[in-house]
Amino acid sequence: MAFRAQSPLLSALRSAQLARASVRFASTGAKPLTLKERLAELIPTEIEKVKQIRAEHGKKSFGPVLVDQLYGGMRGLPALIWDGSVLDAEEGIRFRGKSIPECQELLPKAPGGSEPLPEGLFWLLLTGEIPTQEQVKELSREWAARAAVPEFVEEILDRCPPTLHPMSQFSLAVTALNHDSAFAKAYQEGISKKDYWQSTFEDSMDLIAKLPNIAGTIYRNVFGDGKLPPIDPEKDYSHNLATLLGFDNEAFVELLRLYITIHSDHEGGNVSAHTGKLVGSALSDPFLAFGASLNGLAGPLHGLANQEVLIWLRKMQAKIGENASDEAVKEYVWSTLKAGQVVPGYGHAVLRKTDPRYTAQREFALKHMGNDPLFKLVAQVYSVVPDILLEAGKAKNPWPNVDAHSGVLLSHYGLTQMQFYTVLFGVSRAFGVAAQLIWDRALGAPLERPKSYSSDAIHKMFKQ
Ligand code: CMX
Repeated sequence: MAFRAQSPLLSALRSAQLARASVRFASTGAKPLTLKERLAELIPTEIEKVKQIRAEHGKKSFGPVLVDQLYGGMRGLPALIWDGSVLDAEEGIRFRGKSIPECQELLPKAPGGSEPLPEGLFWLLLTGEIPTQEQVKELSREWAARAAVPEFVEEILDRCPPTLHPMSQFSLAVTALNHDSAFAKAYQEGISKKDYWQSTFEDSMDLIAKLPNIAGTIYRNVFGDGKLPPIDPEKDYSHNLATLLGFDNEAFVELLRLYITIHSDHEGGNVSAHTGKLVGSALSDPFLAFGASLNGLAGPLHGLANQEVLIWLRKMQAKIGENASDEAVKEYVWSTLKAGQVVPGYGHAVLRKTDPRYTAQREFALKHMGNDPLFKLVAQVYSVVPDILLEAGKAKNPWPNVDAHSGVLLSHYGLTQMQFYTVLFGVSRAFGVAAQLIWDRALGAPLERPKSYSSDAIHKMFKQ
């Protein structure tokens, strides 16, 4: 068969494959590549790929934009590019093409552990590749080395009243880290656009590395004695986070590894991921961008739902007692709906099936805490709520999302302070937002500026 000329897009994709193969080659040498070195190898090929896609398909349409989408929170509007994770309405999230069970199987684990290390997930989000055990170990060490928080940020947290919500404290501290931003400094010094990604990478690594100390300080200031133990440079990220929160149970550490992995990213359009991308597009540094993400995550329709679920379950228990019948639970769910409130932890803007992040947590619970009364209630709620939401007829998705299950797992191990739950979601979401910011700066993503219309303009546009 004669050789056919390859389209420029095909040859760009082929070079991407070759670049991917080179990681294995490089990794067999004496010293494996660091994450930054590997990224530096991948970026030119990706830039070329995007150029080719735009040259070949740039003027093609995705279909019509409906007026309903302008009024309806832009549901389903194709508007963003992010390769790190993609959300399918029926199947749920895939990180660089890998489902949650595949990540659980393929990503490196701690010795004796069975849940994926979030270090590996970050590597996967950034490169599309599964790192070696040695590479994740290096990443754990690097984050431990960068973990210290500036004294003035600690002071800001120490001065917060314990009544200030942990998410507000979290956002304040993250925003204040911008004081030492490598990107902001390099920008002031006039770096070239093509180098933006490098200082964004440094800031992103610092951001992720410092979050356990920030979360630990908030937790201990609000709920404990304010004293933090040191980070252990030989332990992984989740182990150090657990220690800083005051937990030494290995099963809790395993839970954090799974928790961070599954909460890290949920494609580009959700409020926290999109906010980070949007703010980053103004070339605000990763601390400013992620601080903004956290403020979005702190809303009850997004990340705060994990707090709301536990509050709702506790109120239900107080009202109908423990070991209540299905009938009593159903009645309580109906009373929530009739009061004009949402059932927290249920429904989703994209998903139309049970969230696989819910399923992964349910499997963890079945393995580690099958007899926990609160887990049994969560399972009972799962057996009654979808039918009720279907019967009520409003929610497009009657199935549980990630937040319906996370609180009960944390509470089982003694982390019972639900106002803190969204902080752990925030620590996890930094992985996805940071990965996205690095790639946006590497690919030269422009300032975001969609067009808004007035209702009068819409009216005039379609008047017969
Ligand atoms: N309980 C009661 N009503 C619900 C509902 C729920 N769990 N989920 C959706 N609805 C209602 C909506 O409030 C909306 O009512 P109105 O028409 O009166 O405004 C109607 O059903 C249609 O909404 P939808 O198209 O199905 O859902 P949206 O895409 O607008 O919203 C979400 C998605 C997640 C905000 C919504 O399902 C919800 O409020 N769920 C409860 C809060 C929650 O669990 N949030 C966490 C989501 C995951 C995360 O981001 O962490």
